[in-house]
Amino acid sequence: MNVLLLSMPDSFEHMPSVAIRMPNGALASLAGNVDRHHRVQIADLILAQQKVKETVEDLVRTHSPDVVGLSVMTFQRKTARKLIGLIKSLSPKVKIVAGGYDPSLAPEEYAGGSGLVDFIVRGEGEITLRELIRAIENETGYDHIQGLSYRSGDRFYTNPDRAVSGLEGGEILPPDRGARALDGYTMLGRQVDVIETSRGCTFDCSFCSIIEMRGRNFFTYSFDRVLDDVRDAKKHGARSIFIVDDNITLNVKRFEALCQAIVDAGLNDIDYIVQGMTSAIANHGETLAPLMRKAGFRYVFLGIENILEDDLKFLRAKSKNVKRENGQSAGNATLKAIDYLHRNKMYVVGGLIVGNPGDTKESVEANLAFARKYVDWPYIQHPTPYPRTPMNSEFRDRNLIINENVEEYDGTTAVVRSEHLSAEEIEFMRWREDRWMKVRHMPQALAHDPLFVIKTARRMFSHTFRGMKLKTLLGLESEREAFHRYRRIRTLERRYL
Ligand code: B12
Ligand code: SF4
Repeated sequence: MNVLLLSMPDSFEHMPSVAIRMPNGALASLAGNVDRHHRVQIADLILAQQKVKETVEDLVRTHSPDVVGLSVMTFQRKTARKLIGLIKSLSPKVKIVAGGYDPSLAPEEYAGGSGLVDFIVRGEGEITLRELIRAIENETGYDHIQGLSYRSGDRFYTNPDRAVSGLEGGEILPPDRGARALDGYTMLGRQVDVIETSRGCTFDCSFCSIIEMRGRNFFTYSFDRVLDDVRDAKKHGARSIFIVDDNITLNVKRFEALCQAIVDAGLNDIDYIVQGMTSAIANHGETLAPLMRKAGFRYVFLGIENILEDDLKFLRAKSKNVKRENGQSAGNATLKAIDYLHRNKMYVVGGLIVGNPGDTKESVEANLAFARKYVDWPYIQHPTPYPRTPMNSEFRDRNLIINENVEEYDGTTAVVRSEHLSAEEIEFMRWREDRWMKVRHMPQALAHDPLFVIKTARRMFSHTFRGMKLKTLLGLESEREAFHRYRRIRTLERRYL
């Protein structure tokens, strides 16, 4: 059978597609796990953001898929529905499968109405999709496939959940990057790929979808498999690798050993990007940070979340940000973690969340001032009540959600207000500051990838400052007007087809 797997074209503010276009890790992993006699193609539509319709028409015409799978996050739901309509109009008999965070956590949105799909794969997808394709091919029915919801007649049936895979046993086969139909992946001019070394997390931050998605657990791939995966990414042209693990820093000893294994295998000629907890880096930075540097880590996304205790409590992110001294908790770990990373010549992508229920102008400003002073690339978001997260019910109970359009749930659109500030004010404060923080990182980017930065600098600036005009800079109109113009541009950008 012919299978086409698509990820959505929607991107968000801190990952401008002019400079950053990453593959979706799920698609290659799914492709690698379908029985080998099927013809699988995958297409990350972020690579065709300006011509989504034409690209999908072309893929459907040339590949003639029997099954199309879509990988969807919540803010991409509207695009996914339009794509489903387009695909069905091009090929009415094609079977549509939706998977990923949104279909898993809000399956009702796909089972009826305009988002009609034939199947929903909930949670981890490799084995479920493999069994589903077999069942379609052999016409054996679907009621035996765990983790699957399916349409039969005008009813939708929900099979029991599938337990998450232990990763050591080799049940999940390596990704198939050869199935990619499009090219153009980039991280500031270097071809980028993604790999996984583990799945899961044992924390329960209130904004994170991972716990509802797969429970609180942590499973790891063997180093042999991870290193082979890096080699495969490299063979396909990668010079930069994003390790997409939910929380690689849960097991610091293992992470240190992995850094050493990367060095020993001679795979430290790649720029690695990873996300981690401040506590792990602050408490183990003396040994961990130099090893990370040796292995080639360049950017570390730190889940700082907030610098104020009350906000951290609301976000349930206090324990992952605790510094320990002499076996005792000794305050917030953030500064120490940043110091270790900077001393070892790595850059901090600072993940902060502003606009929480108790936030005032002063508390938002305190976080922005912190970012200005300490982080290299701001990744400042607003609390976003994704389906079935604890944050969702808390904001709902407090009547603070002001926007139910999930296509705007992209992290940098404020869709909730605080007890003291309107959503617009919160977003305006963040928008006004974080553009200038991004500009500050340009010299480092220029030094690392001069040709790319020189070639795209104009487009990067005009993206970062869209909405601004010369008269804004000259003070002839207020920044608020430019902000409203930016919001209108942003609304238009969301129409991908
Ligand atoms: C790595 C990552 C990123 C990376 C890379 C994204 C990429 N191109 O793949 C970056 C940093 C760019 C990123 C950005 C964003 N991300 Co992100 N990201 C993650 C993270 C940490 C891991 C995702 C991953 O690759 N996992 C490995 C793969 C193999 O697993 P998987 O994606 O879950 O796929 C499995 C199943 O879901 C399923 N599946 C998935 N798709 C499909 C499709 C089909 C057909 C089938 C059958 C099955 C299936 O099978 C797969 C294999 O088992 C997650 C989770 C987390 N703990 O925080 C968040 C997460 C996915 N991101 C999220 C969000 C919101 C975003 C942003 C909007 C803002 C933000 N918070 O940073 C942006 C938007 C990205 C964009 N398009 O511009 C949310 C999604 C929430 C939701 N309900 O939609 C998550 C869950 C984090 C959270 N806040 O809870 N992200
Ligand atoms: S530590 Fe990270 S992955 Fe774990 S629950 Fe919190 S945000 Fe999610």
